[in-house]
Amino acid sequence: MNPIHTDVAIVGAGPAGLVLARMLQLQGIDAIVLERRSRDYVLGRVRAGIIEQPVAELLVELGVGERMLADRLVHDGVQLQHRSGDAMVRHRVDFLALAGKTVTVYGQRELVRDLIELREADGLPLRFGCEVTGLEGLDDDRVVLRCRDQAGESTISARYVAGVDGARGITAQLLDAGARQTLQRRYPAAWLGVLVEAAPPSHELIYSRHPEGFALASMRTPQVSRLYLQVPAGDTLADWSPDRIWQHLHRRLDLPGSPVNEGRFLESSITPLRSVVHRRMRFGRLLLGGDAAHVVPPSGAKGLNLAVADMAQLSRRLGRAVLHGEASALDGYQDACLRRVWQATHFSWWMTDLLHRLDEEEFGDELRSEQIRTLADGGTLARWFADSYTGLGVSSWS
Ligand code: RFL
Ligand code: PHB
Repeated sequence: MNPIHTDVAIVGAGPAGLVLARMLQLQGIDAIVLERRSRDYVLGRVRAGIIEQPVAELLVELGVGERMLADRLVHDGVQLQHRSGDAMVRHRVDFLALAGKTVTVYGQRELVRDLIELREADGLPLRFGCEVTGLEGLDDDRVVLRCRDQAGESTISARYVAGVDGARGITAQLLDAGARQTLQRRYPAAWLGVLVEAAPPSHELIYSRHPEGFALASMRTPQVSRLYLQVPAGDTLADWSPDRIWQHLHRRLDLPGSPVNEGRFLESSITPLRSVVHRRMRFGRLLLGGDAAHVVPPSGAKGLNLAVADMAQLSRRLGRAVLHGEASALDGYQDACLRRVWQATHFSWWMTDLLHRLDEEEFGDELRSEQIRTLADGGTLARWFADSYTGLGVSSWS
């Protein structure tokens, strides 16, 4: 096979890699996307559901919003539930009134499908089942990527490499841990998530703080619920029979007149809660982004949104470097991203702490209940919450 040369090799066909590929295409920059999993696997993965308003607007600007605009649910508020005295109570936070913004409910799986189908229709390079196993020459004129697929080993050379291969990818692992300047926090809890063929209990998301642990009722469509339970870190799906899952969902989420609806499980998974930030995101010609550069606990619904915001920064800077020979444009990439990374990391940490049961301390319980009441009052804290949840502005991508 002839060696392939490209301007930008993109490692990973998650939302970050696929959005970057689209942004580069619109700027007229050559790129190839390399994905170790099969096409079916990537299209089957259930993950995020909430897209911030500025990110949804960006996707429309990129020409990938058609199906999203037709099928999405727009939410202009959210429900927070907690125990007050002997009863569970629910408060609404009105995003539109407090921040003038909404969020889009549209599955990551659907967004990834839209991006893949568009790239394939445009006949642009996207290889599934192709695992990147090594990178050489990060400080030279070109980087050589070693790849492995069904046909065997091959190499690709690129002027720049986007390391957007997720939290368990290889690009960050190839670097010395010290060089990445990594900070992290692990929580003693995980999320058990189920996708259920049944209507959600409310037309809005319900985030519930309960003495037995956090629960969340989200959705994908008016007929499909996405429900989550806090479980101890280390639990596996074998520890949670369907009966036990339903008992806990009912106990933690039901209010009179608003029960969780039971239905067939379409998917189930367990995700540990953790925060990771690699404070260094650039290594010569390798630029990290998305989950490969930082992981947030899902409590704040920020991971996908942050990945897209990184890509806007990267796309504009790659444009200047590749099209105008201004390699120095990439110097500012990491600093431009890190402010937002820490804001999202803070918001996700704050949501996780507010809503989960992470210790047995009654003192902390009272403090958190008081914060939820303060949010319900609609003052400054509620405005900050609504503004942060619905999303900060995204920088220009070209
Ligand atoms: P991804 O999606 O993990 O994609 C990385 C891709 O790289 C591939 N790969 C490789 N390819 C080639 N060679 C190698 N050596 C490779 N190593 C890995 C992988 O197969 C994969 O296809 O990372 P990306 O693009 O940075 O996107 C990040 C998002 O997927 C993630 O942040 C969100 O899913 C997080 N998240 C949420 N984010 C939101 O904004 N809103 C939400 O509501 C939300 N809910 C969630 C979530 C994540 C969850 N889990 C399962 C972690 C809910 C959950 C439960
Ligand atoms: C989801 O619908 O999957 C979802 C919603 C809100 C979150 C996390 C995940 O905070």
